[in-house]
Amino acid sequence: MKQILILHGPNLNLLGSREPERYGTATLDEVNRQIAELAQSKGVEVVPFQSNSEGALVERIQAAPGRYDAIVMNAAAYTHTSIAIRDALLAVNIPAVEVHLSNIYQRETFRHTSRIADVVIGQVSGFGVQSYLLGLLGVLSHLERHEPVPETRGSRINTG
Ligand code: CA2
Repeated sequence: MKQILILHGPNLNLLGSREPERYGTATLDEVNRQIAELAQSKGVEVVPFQSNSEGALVERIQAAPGRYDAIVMNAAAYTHTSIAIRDALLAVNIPAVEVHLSNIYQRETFRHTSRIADVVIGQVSGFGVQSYLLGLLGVLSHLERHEPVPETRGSRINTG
């Protein structure tokens, strides 16, 4: 079964408790539940992890090869600042999708820059909790299209 790592960056543990007009009313547990439900319906497993620490997120990314097939990440504020997270994503070479609850391009100009946008396979921004779900669907579709073709044995037709 495919394993997908879901990474939530700093302050996302506060979801549901503050700024509901911007980030919605769902708590992080509820967000994770919705992601897990979709994952189950698609026959894949998701493992969520939230941290306020850049280093902890980097360590999870570094530990991903061999354990996870893909990453869906809301790097939150680190999106706009973290060369360390960018370098970690580049180093592991696992398909990743960047997601944001809000539309970062409708907000302050410092949020218009993502340090990871060009090293992920795609970005989903502005759909609230749906951004995670769309990100998961996107990465699963990518995995299906990039599945290594199993070697065919004994099927070669000898034309003489
Ligand atoms: O829209 C997003 O998902 C963001 O990644 C959220 C980050 C922000 O820095 C990015 O520019 C866009 C902030 C996450 C903070 O989450 C909170 C949740 C509830 C209450 C306060 C903060």
